[in-house]
Amino acid sequence: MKLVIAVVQDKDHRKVTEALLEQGYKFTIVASTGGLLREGNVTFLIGVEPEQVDQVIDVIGAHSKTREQLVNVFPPTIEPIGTCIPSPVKVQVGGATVFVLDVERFEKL
Ligand code: 2BA
Repeated sequence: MKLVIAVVQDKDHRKVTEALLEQGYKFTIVASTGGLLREGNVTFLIGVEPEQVDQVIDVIGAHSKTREQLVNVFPPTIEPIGTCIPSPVKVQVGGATVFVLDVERFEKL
Protein backbone atom coordinates (compact mmCIF):
# COMPACT_ATOMS: atom_id res chain seq x y z
CA MET A 1 0.00 0.00 0.00
CA LYS A 2 1.06 3.60 -0.62
CA LEU A 3 0.21 6.80 1.18
CA VAL A 4 -0.23 9.82 -1.04
CA ILE A 5 0.17 13.10 0.85
CA ALA A 6 -1.01 16.08 -1.15
CA VAL A 7 -0.88 19.73 -0.06
CA VAL A 8 -3.56 21.61 -1.97
CA GLN A 9 -4.47 25.30 -1.92
CA ASP A 10 -7.57 26.14 0.08
CA LYS A 11 -9.32 27.43 -3.06
CA ASP A 12 -8.98 24.05 -4.78
CA HIS A 13 -9.75 21.64 -1.99
CA ARG A 14 -13.50 21.29 -2.64
CA LYS A 15 -12.98 20.34 -6.28
CA VAL A 16 -10.24 17.87 -5.37
CA THR A 17 -12.45 16.37 -2.64
CA GLU A 18 -15.40 15.91 -5.01
CA ALA A 19 -13.23 14.38 -7.72
CA LEU A 20 -11.59 11.91 -5.31
CA LEU A 21 -14.99 10.89 -3.92
CA GLU A 22 -16.38 10.43 -7.43
CA GLN A 23 -13.48 8.07 -8.19
CA GLY A 24 -14.18 6.11 -5.00
CA TYR A 25 -11.01 6.92 -3.07
CA LYS A 26 -10.87 6.91 0.73
CA PHE A 27 -8.98 9.77 2.31
CA THR A 28 -8.51 12.06 5.28
CA ILE A 29 -8.40 15.83 5.05
CA VAL A 30 -6.17 17.77 7.43
CA ALA A 31 -6.26 21.54 7.74
CA SER A 32 -2.71 22.83 7.33
CA THR A 33 -0.74 26.04 6.98
CA GLY A 34 1.99 26.87 4.47
CA GLY A 35 5.32 27.58 6.15
CA LEU A 36 6.14 30.51 3.87
CA LEU A 37 2.81 32.20 3.23
CA ARG A 38 1.32 31.26 6.63
CA GLU A 39 -1.99 30.78 4.82
CA GLY A 40 -4.39 27.93 5.18
CA ASN A 41 -4.02 25.02 2.81
CA VAL A 42 -5.37 21.50 2.93
CA THR A 43 -3.44 18.26 3.21
CA PHE A 44 -4.99 15.08 1.83
CA LEU A 45 -3.88 11.69 3.19
CA ILE A 46 -4.92 9.06 0.66
CA GLY A 47 -4.25 5.36 1.19
CA VAL A 48 -4.15 3.51 -2.14
CA GLU A 49 -2.84 0.44 -3.90
CA PRO A 50 0.44 1.02 -5.81
CA GLU A 51 -1.29 0.81 -9.20
CA GLN A 52 -3.67 3.62 -8.20
CA VAL A 53 -0.98 6.19 -7.36
CA ASP A 54 -0.69 7.70 -10.84
CA GLN A 55 -4.43 8.04 -11.22
CA VAL A 56 -4.77 9.74 -7.82
CA ILE A 57 -2.03 12.20 -8.75
CA ASP A 58 -3.76 12.90 -12.08
CA VAL A 59 -7.07 13.60 -10.32
CA ILE A 60 -5.41 15.99 -7.86
CA GLY A 61 -3.45 17.71 -10.61
CA ALA A 62 -6.51 18.19 -12.79
CA HIS A 63 -8.21 20.20 -10.05
CA SER A 64 -5.28 22.16 -8.60
CA LYS A 65 -4.43 25.50 -10.17
CA THR A 66 -1.14 27.35 -10.18
CA ARG A 67 -1.48 30.87 -8.82
CA GLU A 68 0.85 33.77 -8.17
CA GLN A 69 0.88 35.35 -4.75
CA LEU A 70 2.77 38.18 -3.15
CA VAL A 71 4.65 37.47 0.04
CA ASN A 72 6.18 40.19 2.21
CA VAL A 73 9.84 39.50 2.86
CA PHE A 74 11.31 41.33 5.83
CA PRO A 75 15.00 42.18 5.88
CA PRO A 76 16.95 39.95 8.30
CA THR A 77 17.98 42.83 10.59
CA ILE A 78 15.34 45.27 11.75
CA GLU A 79 17.38 48.28 12.74
CA PRO A 80 16.73 50.98 13.64
CA ILE A 81 13.26 50.05 14.90
CA GLY A 82 10.48 51.56 12.85
CA THR A 83 12.30 51.78 9.51
CA CYS A 84 11.66 48.21 8.38
CA ILE A 85 9.95 48.17 4.98
CA PRO A 86 8.88 44.73 3.77
CA SER A 87 9.51 44.08 0.08
CA PRO A 88 6.77 42.06 -1.61
CA VAL A 89 8.04 39.12 -3.66
CA LYS A 90 5.93 37.13 -6.12
CA VAL A 91 5.83 33.37 -5.58
CA GLN A 92 4.11 30.74 -7.64
CA VAL A 93 1.90 28.50 -5.53
CA GLY A 94 0.65 25.10 -6.58
CA GLY A 95 -0.93 23.26 -8.28
CA ALA A 96 -0.37 20.67 -5.56
CA THR A 97 2.65 19.41 -3.64
CA VAL A 98 2.55 15.63 -3.57
CA PHE A 99 4.54 13.05 -1.62
CA VAL A 100 4.21 9.28 -2.10
CA LEU A 101 5.25 7.04 0.80
CA ASP A 102 5.45 3.28 1.25
CA VAL A 103 3.09 2.05 3.95
CA GLU A 104 4.78 -0.59 6.08
CA ARG A 105 1.60 -1.76 7.73
CA PHE A 106 -2.10 -0.91 7.41
CA GLU A 107 -4.70 -2.00 9.93
CA LYS A 108 -8.34 -1.15 10.51
CA LEU A 109 -9.20 -2.26 14.04
P1 2BA B 1 3.99 27.69 1.54
O1 2BA B 1 5.07 27.22 2.43
O2 2BA B 1 3.13 28.79 2.03
O3 2BA B 1 4.69 28.10 0.16
C1 2BA B 1 4.01 28.82 -0.85
C2 2BA B 1 4.91 28.96 -2.07
O4 2BA B 1 6.04 29.73 -1.74
C3 2BA B 1 5.45 27.61 -2.57
O5 2BA B 1 4.51 27.02 -3.46
C4 2BA B 1 6.73 28.02 -3.26
O6 2BA B 1 6.50 28.53 -4.56
C5 2BA B 1 7.21 29.21 -2.41
N1 2BA B 1 8.16 28.77 -1.38
C6 2BA B 1 7.91 28.13 -0.22
N2 2BA B 1 9.04 27.91 0.48
C7 2BA B 1 10.04 28.42 -0.26
C8 2BA B 1 11.46 28.50 -0.09
N3 2BA B 1 12.08 28.02 0.99
N4 2BA B 1 12.17 29.09 -1.08
C9 2BA B 1 11.58 29.58 -2.17
N5 2BA B 1 10.24 29.55 -2.40
C10 2BA B 1 9.48 28.97 -1.46
P2 2BA B 1 4.44 25.44 -3.59
O7 2BA B 1 5.80 24.89 -3.83
O8 2BA B 1 3.38 25.15 -4.59
O9 2BA B 1 3.98 24.90 -2.15
C11 2BA B 1 2.65 25.08 -1.68
C12 2BA B 1 2.55 24.60 -0.25
O10 2BA B 1 2.91 23.20 -0.22
C13 2BA B 1 3.54 25.26 0.72
O11 2BA B 1 3.01 26.48 1.18
C14 2BA B 1 3.66 24.21 1.81
O12 2BA B 1 2.52 24.23 2.66
C15 2BA B 1 3.61 22.91 1.00
N6 2BA B 1 4.96 22.43 0.64
C16 2BA B 1 5.68 22.75 -0.45
N7 2BA B 1 6.85 22.12 -0.46
C17 2BA B 1 6.90 21.37 0.67
C18 2BA B 1 7.87 20.50 1.25
N8 2BA B 1 9.05 20.23 0.64
N9 2BA B 1 7.58 19.91 2.41
C19 2BA B 1 6.39 20.15 3.04
N10 2BA B 1 5.42 20.97 2.56
C20 2BA B 1 5.68 21.58 1.38
